[in-house]
Order: sequence, then structure tokens, then C-alpha cells
Amino acid sequence: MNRPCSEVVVVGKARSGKTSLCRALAKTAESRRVSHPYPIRATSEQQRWLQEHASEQMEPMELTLKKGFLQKRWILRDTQSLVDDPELEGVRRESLAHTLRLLLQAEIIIHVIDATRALRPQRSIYHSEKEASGLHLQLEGVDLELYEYAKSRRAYLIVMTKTELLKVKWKKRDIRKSLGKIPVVFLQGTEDKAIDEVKQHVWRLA
Ligand SMILES: Nc1nc2c(ncn2[C@@H]2O[C@H](COP(=O)(O)OP(=O)(O)OP(=O)(O)O)[C@@H](O)[C@H]2O)c(=O)[nH]1
Ligand SMILES: [Mg+2]
Repeated sequence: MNRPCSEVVVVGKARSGKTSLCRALAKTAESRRVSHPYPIRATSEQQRWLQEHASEQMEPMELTLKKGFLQKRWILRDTQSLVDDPELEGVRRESLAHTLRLLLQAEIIIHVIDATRALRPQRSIYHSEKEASGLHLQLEGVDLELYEYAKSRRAYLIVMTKTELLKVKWKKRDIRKSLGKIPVVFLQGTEDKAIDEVKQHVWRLA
């Protein structure tokens, strides 16, 4: 039986790894392109601006996941990065507005967080930063706002990227504890087998 597709949106700050994650997911599932790379309708001048300035995005893809006789389809949408700067102009602002619209409409939100920026040494009066007692999660700016918004949604997954670049010892358990019931997958580059874990979560949430 053909089930309807679930909309999955991948959001996060600039350079957090959204497009890399989308490409990795599309590579490991049956996928096909579904529509124009720039979902907002743009004039030719705006299109030129987007080509020169906008970050690289993967075009929306329909992915098919199979488990035995069962299969589920979802549309994966990469997005422009969310930014802290409210002083955006023209096309960039429209593009951000589009990301926010996709976020509101999506059934499943994947929030990509760069671990090297969001995990910080534990501050303690007994430890200097050098001998920190581990890393803890410190969400800021749009990451924090997105988390505050999305944690009330039914289907919200956090993917933490670049964890192989962390220099200080840290424990997945500590980060999971600080996120409560929100599921989190830790990636060490996009060839990681943890990409399968992301797919399993999406399967469960779809
Ligand atoms: N070491 C490491 N690098 C990563 C990982 N994920 C992504 N990168 C790198 O981080 C950089 C940014 O990745 P992108 O996938 O373009 O990030 P993005 O969020 O789509 O960036 P924008 O679209 O510009 O906001 C690229 O150089 C990636 O190769 C990871 O898990 N580990
Ligand atoms: Mg990108």
C-alpha cells in the first residue's frame, strides 16, 4: 500500500552539517529528486544573488525506507541556515522566512548542532578550564530558540555533528541527560554508521 510521505526538515545554524547529513541520508536510502532546488519563487536577479551568496543546499528528495515487507516514504528538506542576526535583507530574509515556514509545516524536525560549538567545558570552582571535568551542552541563540520551540513537538530529533573533533573527554550519557526525552544521535563525520541510527529514528517518528 502507498502511504503518504512524511515531511522531514533539516534545520540548524550555518556550517553545522545540514547538507552533509542530507547527502549522507540520500546516499544510503532509495531516493529521487522531487522539486526545484530553491523552494522560494525568485526573480532572475534574486536567483543570481542566491547562487552567489546562499549556502549550498541539497534539493528536496523523496526517500524510501524499507524494513522487511514494510516501507515508508518521506520528503527530506535541507534548508538555509538559521541566523542570530535579525538585520537580514531582501532574498536572505525571504529565504529565512521559507525555512521557518518549512519548520512549522514539517512532521519531523531534525536539528543539526555542531558539537564543537555547543559542547563546552564544565565550569567548576574546583577545576580550571584545562582540567575541566568534561563537556556539557550549552545551547545559544537560534539553537536555544529552536530547541525551546521544537521540544514540544511530537517528532523532534537532534543530530550532533563533528564529535570526532572534540578535544576534551565527554560522555554521551551526560549530553543525553541534559536533553531529557529528546533523542540525540552523535555523528563523527558523515560516513559514520550512526547515519543508520538517524534513519531508525525517522522510521519510528514518521
Ligand atoms: N569533521 C567533520 N566535519 C563535518 C561533519 N559534518 C559536516 N562537516 C563539515 O562541515 C562543513 C559544513 O558542512 P555543511 O554540510 O555544508 O553544513 P551546512 O549546515 O549545510 O552549512 P550551510 O548550508 O552553509 O549553513 C563542511 O566542510 C563539512 O564537510 C562531521 O561530522 N565531522
Ligand atoms: Mg547547507
